[in-house]
Amino acid sequence: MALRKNTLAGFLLAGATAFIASAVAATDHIDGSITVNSPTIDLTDLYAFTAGEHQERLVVVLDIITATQAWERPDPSASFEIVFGTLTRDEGVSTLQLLAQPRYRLRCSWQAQIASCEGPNGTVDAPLGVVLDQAPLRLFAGLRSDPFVLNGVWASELAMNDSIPAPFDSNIIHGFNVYSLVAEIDIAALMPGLLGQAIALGAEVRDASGEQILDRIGRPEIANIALQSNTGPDLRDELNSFPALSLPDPFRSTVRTRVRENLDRYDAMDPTPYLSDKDVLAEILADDFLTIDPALPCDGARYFDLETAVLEGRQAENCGGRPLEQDIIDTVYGLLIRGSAYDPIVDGTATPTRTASASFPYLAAPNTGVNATVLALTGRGLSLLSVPGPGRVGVLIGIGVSVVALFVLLGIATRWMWRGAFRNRSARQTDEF
Ligand SMILES: [Ca+2]
Ligand SMILES: [Ca+2]
Ligand SMILES: [Ca+2]
Repeated sequence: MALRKNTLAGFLLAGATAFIASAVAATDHIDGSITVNSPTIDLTDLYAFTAGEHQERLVVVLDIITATQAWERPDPSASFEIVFGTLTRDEGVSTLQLLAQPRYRLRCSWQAQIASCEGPNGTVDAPLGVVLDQAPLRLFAGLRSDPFVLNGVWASELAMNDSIPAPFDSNIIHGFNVYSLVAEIDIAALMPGLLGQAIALGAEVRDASGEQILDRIGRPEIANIALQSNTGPDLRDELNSFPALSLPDPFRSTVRTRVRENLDRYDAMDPTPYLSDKDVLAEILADDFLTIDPALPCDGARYFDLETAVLEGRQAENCGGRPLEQDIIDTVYGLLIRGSAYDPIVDGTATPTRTASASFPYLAAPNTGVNATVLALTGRGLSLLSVPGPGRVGVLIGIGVSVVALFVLLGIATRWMWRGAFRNRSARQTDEF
């Protein structure tokens, strides 16, 4: 299928297809009815990398709100929390044990003009859109261009047909903005318990009471792709109700079983031999957190470096994490379909709306103008279509009313033109007499 990149028609087709599939697959964007109906608590992406080759400086990016509208802020009553844990080293054996122990927390709330973040050294207030540089924590909170890239039509076709579509260039995220929380941390000074450790990272959103978890995030595409099913129940809202870094049984067992079933399903899409033990891979993915080992070289590091070493029974050579510029969808499908994050499946699109910067806060400035507003409104409408409920009904009623209004206007215009033509003809006939 040939689609012109970034056209509204392509965007609408992507949304319509995604609607039919009842799954818009995008990292952690709009992952279930709760985040669709409360978009201001929707975590969309989590990234982790080191600041250049500064192994002592860990950067974590938490993005919030799919297709942010100009008037929105992350929910001011909610607490947006990044959780830092350590992974167990399995001495005597060459690999890590991928069991996370929570150690630190960066707990942020968003107000009209500031984001207030409480870490191990106390609370700092970051004015929105301004870099706050207070060693040992450099912090940015504000609107940015969404760095994520997704060929939504391609992903929906794959999900519906259980086969790999031919690649083509179409980025459904084009023009979207997100709110970003970017934290650059001096590990030794702020979180010394992480020094020399392999680190596990996740994030969660808690309501005003602090008791209820509204969304969580760890590895990319666990909710929307690894757990996606055309026949089984939607597990995403329940997944999003648990704290970051671990899942309690029996739900963890449910997640592992769904992932394991899906690995067979994805494997069947490609005839090449599977490159991992599916039982071990399902076990790893059931614990949904990012991993990074800043003591290892980060030049050339990619998502799933540490996990790949575990799967291959060897020492990790790169630090892992999730770099901003990695085309993560291709990696995720390579991991699920071929059993290797190093053997990507190409969907045909790899270029974000704006290129990330090499310097803090790394994410590009937000998109502005009428085009960005229209894309954001359209994106939000499509997200409401992606799950059943009053939002979908409202959008469908809106579309129906718009279509009826269009036909009424066309009818009025047609009658007006016919009347005009009739009057002209009568006038001509009168003149002839
Ligand atoms: Ca989410
Ligand atoms: Ca989530
Ligand atoms: Ca891609």
